[in-house]
Amino acid sequence: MKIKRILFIPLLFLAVLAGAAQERDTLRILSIGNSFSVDAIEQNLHEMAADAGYVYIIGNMYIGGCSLERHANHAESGAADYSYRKIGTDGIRMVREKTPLSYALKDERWDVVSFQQSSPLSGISASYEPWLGRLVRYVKAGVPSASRFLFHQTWAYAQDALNPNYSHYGCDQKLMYRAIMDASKQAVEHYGLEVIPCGTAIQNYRATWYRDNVNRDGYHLNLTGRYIAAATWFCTLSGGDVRGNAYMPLYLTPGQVKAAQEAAFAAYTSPYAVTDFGMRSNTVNYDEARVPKFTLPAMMRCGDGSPVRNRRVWETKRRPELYALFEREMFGRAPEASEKPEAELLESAEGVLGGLADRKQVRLTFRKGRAMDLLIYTPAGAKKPVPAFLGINFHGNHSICSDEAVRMTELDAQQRRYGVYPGMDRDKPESRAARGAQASRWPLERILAAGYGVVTFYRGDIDPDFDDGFRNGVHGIFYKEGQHYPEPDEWGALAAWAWGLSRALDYLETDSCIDASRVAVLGHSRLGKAALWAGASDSRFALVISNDSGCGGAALSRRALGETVEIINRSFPHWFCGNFKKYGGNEDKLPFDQHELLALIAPRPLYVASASLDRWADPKGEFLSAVAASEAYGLYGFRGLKGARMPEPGGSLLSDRMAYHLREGKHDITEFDWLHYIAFADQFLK
Ligand code: GTR
Repeated sequence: MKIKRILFIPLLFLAVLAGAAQERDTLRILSIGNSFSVDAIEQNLHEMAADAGYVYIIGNMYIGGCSLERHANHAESGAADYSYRKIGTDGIRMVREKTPLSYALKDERWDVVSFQQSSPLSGISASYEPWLGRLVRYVKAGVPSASRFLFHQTWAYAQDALNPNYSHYGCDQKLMYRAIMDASKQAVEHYGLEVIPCGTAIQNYRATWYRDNVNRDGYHLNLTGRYIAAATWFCTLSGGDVRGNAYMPLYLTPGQVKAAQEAAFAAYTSPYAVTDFGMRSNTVNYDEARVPKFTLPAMMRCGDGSPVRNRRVWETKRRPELYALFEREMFGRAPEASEKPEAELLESAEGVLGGLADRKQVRLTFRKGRAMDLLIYTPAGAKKPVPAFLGINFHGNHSICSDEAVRMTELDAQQRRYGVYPGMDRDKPESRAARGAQASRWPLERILAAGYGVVTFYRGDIDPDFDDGFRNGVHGIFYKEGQHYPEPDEWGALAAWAWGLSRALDYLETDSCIDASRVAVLGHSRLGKAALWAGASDSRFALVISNDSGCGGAALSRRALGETVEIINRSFPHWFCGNFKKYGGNEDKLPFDQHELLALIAPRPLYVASASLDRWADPKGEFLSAVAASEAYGLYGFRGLKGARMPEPGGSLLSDRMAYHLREGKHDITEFDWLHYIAFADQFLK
């Protein structure tokens, strides 16, 4: 008995000490907010704190769009209108619907409580009162444990936001930002609150070379924005520095994380003004002398170090190994090819295009009603199945020629508005997508006269080309139960487009007009990247053509000339899979380079083309990549472009199974390009 007591007392003492340590490092935070607090604190913050050795319990009293007025009224009336969300010590979020504020106030011994205005009113000082005062009073009386009261300063909308409330600020981001600064400063000073300067952190980030890319719908935050906001909360809550915090969310590059942490910390030190912390310009290198020294990964050596001496080792070991790496680290895994869409003939006609062609328009409908429309031209009256070129179009089927009978493709909303992607062609969004506007890229008469069919579909049918968190494309129809976002090794937009190309080929296998065993897949630029991946992942494509595909396509990443992995991940976060983000500014760590992507196509005929003025796509990097890929062709006894010298502008190289040309001119696909492709295809598909 005595012994027991002796043991028990120190144990109890230790337990109390441990409890105290846990208490000290645990911070209980309650936000009285709306969707903007969801953006700011329901992701990243708990993890960021954990990395710094803190445990945060995070409560969020959420009502969509809730203003201070509504919060104050709800507080006083006891309305059970909130969705009460709480992230516990384990990082798991629980949700309790129909909850009154009084419940949440009592649910934990909160250390910190935050308030915020709804975003439309955030810069209108008069809208704060008397509500903020009443709310603060109510909360202070109800939460005796809290010693810190914060004001969550929200952010201005994206400059091009389409939000009716934006007109309060003349649809001008800077005006909105200034207004939020004035109103938040006044509120903070009046009530002795601490500010969480998310508005400024977001604005700081927008002033970097990453620009205004923090929103997902013009006002809510995208993954980057949410990270910035959480980092700002972290600085305020911990009274410290988030820079160097090692928690790294998916889908952000190391460069973005650095800019986000700097932006948050700068806002913490200067909450009401934008700070320049030296990331405003990004220098693109076009200077050959400044290309980093690099060694290409050894293509003919397996992961275990054994050499690839012959075709058998290549096909059974090295190629699958490389393919898996590209799939996991760059493009992402697409769903199994078991999808059997329904094919519906929408329209067909003979002797069109001045008697040159027969036309067919076919709709493929996938699960959940998602559909893609194929436009198919074949040489008029062809007696036998013909070989064909299959490629995705940028701006809708109707844009590739002036044939009035081609159905107007319904463009996705973003493209209707901006043309190609946000930031381009704002004044003339329709012009690129007008009927026939892209005809110069599809010289149908030439192609048909040469005896080939042409098959195309619109990229947005498979996945609209902008970063919306993969909600609007084909990705969503394959999510597993409860899944809302592709896993880090699952497909981005490029892999989805490549998948679409394969589904088009599935259809062509059933269409007697086209010989599916003689289909060349091609694409320009981003669609050239997709064509290369389609060629790599689907060996049914008999020939592959990359037109100015550049970074992420044919060009070697390690040269980092023109567009780089960092830049492409920033500008087009949706193109590649999540894992690819970690190679931004980190090309040396890539377990492959793009010559190995080209090599995956061997021994099938491959054409890589560049344009002399297309420095952004690094023509030399595309050429060197094709030369390096020739080793794989060598295993089959083909010379490829081994030992070739880069041609002068206007010159072309046509070798054993591989071809390259450097067209004179800018980034585009022209008749010059097509004439070469046709001549190349004539060798293999006729
Ligand atoms: C550019 C992008 C390139 C290329 C191009 C295009 O802005 O940086 O990688 O794909 O767009 O598709 O036209």
